Amino acid sequence: MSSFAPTSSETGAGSKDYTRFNSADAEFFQGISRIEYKPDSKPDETMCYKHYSASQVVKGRTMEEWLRFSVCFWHTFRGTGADPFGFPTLIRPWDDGSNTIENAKRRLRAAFEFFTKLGVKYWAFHDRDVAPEGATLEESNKNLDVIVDLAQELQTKTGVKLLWATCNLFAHPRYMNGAASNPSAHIFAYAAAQVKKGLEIAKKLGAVNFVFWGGREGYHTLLNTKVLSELTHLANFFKMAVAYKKKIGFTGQLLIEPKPKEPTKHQYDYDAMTVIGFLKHFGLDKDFKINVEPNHTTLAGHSYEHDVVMSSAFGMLGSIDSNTGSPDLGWDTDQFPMDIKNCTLVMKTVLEQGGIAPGGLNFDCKVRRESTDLRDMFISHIGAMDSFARGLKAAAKILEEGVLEKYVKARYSSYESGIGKKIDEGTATFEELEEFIKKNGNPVAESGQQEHYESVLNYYV
Ligand code: XUL
Ligand code: CO
Repeated sequence: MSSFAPTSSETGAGSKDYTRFNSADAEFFQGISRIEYKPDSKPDETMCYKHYSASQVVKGRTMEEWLRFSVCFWHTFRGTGADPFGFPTLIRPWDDGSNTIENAKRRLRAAFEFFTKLGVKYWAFHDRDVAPEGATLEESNKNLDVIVDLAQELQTKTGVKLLWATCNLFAHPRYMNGAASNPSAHIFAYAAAQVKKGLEIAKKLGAVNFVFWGGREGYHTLLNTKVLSELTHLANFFKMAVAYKKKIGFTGQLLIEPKPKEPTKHQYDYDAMTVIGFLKHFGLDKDFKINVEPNHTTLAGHSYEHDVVMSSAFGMLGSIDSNTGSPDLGWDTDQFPMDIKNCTLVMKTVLEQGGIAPGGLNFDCKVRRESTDLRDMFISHIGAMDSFARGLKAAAKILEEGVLEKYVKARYSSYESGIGKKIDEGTATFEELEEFIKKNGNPVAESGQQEHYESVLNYYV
């Protein structure tokens, strides 16, 4: 990519007056006011909510309480649209492309205006998205302190809260062989020092969660890798995070975000069940939950809702990076979720487990490279929020009417009494089961009725 590095005239940077955005009362999204709920709006009116009404009550709680939407800073305010073949296309009028504190402050102010106009109550960021990385750890921490002070001021002013913070332990070249699973103890130590600071700023900003995404915790070849050492170091890293969290009194939920691959060929946090197994093996399952990203779930070869359902079943669903991939592609496209059926299946699980708090639905999504208008930033979030609002309403109806549930209950009814109950409770023996067969003869296999279930679901979506 470096040989294709764009010039400032190609990115549009450097040629405009950015200082007009420096004042505390600068307006970044001129001509766009607070997004309203207009259920009767026309099909092409995409700058309003047709389904998401924050205060509307569904199954005893407001939509806002169930959905807990969050905007992610990295895609929406640091995404440039650059790809391995092309220059940035998303040129924001306040962003001069520089790595300065002044530019970082403008981006942050723009972000809080965006959250407020959209009407979203949470945001999420990586340490290195919000503040420039310095030449040393001390310099990076100093930069963070300046930006975190401004973030605190903007949170107080707007009432927007921090869903989660995380540390970028994958972009800097030092992390090319991993962070907490790095073969170098020196690099492990750097990552630990970075997360120490990350937890401190999360506490300061009142984050309700803290995420670990191990993008480079894994291997490219087993030939040079001691997998058990790396996994043990990763677990020890998490143990230190738990200890430090407790020491400083940070009360946010710690979360691990699974992903099977990309950028690394194999990532240890492959999917929800792999992470749950890892946490239980190393005795960390009481201190962590899972942040499921459906695009990662589909990359792992599962259906969209699989990891949401699996982590919830084990009481480990902590939060959701609600995005989607393109099923016809094999990589992480981080698209806005617009498929009502997928949203319904996710919200069905969220309703069944009684909510997602302190987690939320974080839009780890980016507008397409070709969606270059400032309005596209709004339209994308609005479209996804409306999709989830529809998913919530459909899921609530599915649960209220109980039709699917009735069929599932009947399907497993043989475990409710007799020998089935003993199997379910773990008290049956092989000898008893052999006796049961001798007495009751050959069993009859019953239809799984997949198409029947799919037709029932379609009725609600
Ligand atoms: C990468 C990804 C990350 C994490 C936070 O695929 O999802 O943005 O959510 O590091
Ligand atoms: Co994510």
